[in-house]
Amino acid sequence: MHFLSLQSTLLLLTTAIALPCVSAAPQAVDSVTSDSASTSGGLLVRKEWRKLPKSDRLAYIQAIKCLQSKPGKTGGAYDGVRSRYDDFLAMHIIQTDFVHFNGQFLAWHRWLLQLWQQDLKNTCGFKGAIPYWDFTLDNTQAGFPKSPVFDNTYGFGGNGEFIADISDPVLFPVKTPTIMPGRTGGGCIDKGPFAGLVGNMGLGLNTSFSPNCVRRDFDPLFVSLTISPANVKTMWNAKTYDEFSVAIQGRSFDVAGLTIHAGLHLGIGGQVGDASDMYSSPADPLFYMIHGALDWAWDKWQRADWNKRKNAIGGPDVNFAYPFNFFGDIPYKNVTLDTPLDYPFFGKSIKIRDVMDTAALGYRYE
Ligand SMILES: *[C@@H]1O[C@H](CO)[C@@H](O)[C@H](O)[C@H]1NC(C)=O
Ligand SMILES: *[C@@H]1O[C@H](CO)[C@@H](O)[C@H](O)[C@H]1NC(C)=O
Ligand SMILES: [Cu+2]
Repeated sequence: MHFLSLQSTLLLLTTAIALPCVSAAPQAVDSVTSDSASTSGGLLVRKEWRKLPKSDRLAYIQAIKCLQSKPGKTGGAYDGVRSRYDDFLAMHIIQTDFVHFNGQFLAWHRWLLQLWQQDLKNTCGFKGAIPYWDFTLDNTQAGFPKSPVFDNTYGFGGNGEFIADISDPVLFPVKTPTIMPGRTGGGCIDKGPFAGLVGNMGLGLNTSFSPNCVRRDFDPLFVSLTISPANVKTMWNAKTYDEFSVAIQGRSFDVAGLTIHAGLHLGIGGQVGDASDMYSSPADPLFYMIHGALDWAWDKWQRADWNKRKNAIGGPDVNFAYPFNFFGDIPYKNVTLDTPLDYPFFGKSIKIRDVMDTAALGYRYE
């Protein structure tokens, strides 16, 4: 990964500027659905995975597989796109350096999930709301791999086979920079609905066609250390948005400083799995469970003191600036409600203020 490569950032800027954007105003998800169980007061209700009826879990997984079977709509802009699913992967790869370890992080991903939910409906007829994941139910070393989220029938499948030696640079071209304390996998997804899944781009900042099996490398010890009861408590007890954002995104890049967001990504992706890659993690459909989990947490935190938190935002406008200055201080400004969020090929830019209220976007969490 090129976390700090100025060269890749410059290259990315040039690319982003050159991309024509399809224009479409941000809009609330159409809340009219025939599935009455998933709406309430006109809002789509996002439910926790294990509270969803099994038929709804299967319907969500089938809708994702449907997206993987439909043609992309980004008009050949990215060499690696082979499906509508890949359009989302390419957009995340291209936008990564602008939307992580900064103030845009939660807001950008909130709207990404909206686009995802809309597309599951428009392209694949998915009825209802996307689910979320209450990670506080699965944050122990013994419990994590047994989460219903990883069920082979009513879930996304689990860990890859354990591969002790991950030194082969061809098989494992990219490794997450954090030294993982207890990796247990490394193999390709070989069970469940996504067995044999191929990622068409990545790993890393690259949208060229490079088909590779999607790997999982669970690290349940890491999950227990980073999504610890203490870190969960710090998150819920955060007084300001900045405190909350640090509680989610972390205080450094080592195990001691990493928290919820990394806990989920690296807990699944370990040292060599796709979920650990900052750029191409959406190659693994669990990406959308991870970010559903974080969006649920943000909304829950906001609603615990709504008047104060409905407009609470902060953090640097560039990645890895204070308080995420893990690699040294760099110039930044704090984001505001007017800071733009970009989704090339998925509609025009929106502003952070457009996504502060889930109800205004047409959904709520149960
Ligand atoms: C991007 O991926 C392609 C295909 O794997 C590879 O040939 C190319 O060298 C990569 N580009 C960079 C900048 O790493
Ligand atoms: C950004 O906001 C934080 C928290 O309020 C503050 O400590 C910091 O000085 C601000 N930075 C800038 C560049 O304004
Ligand atoms: Cu992301």
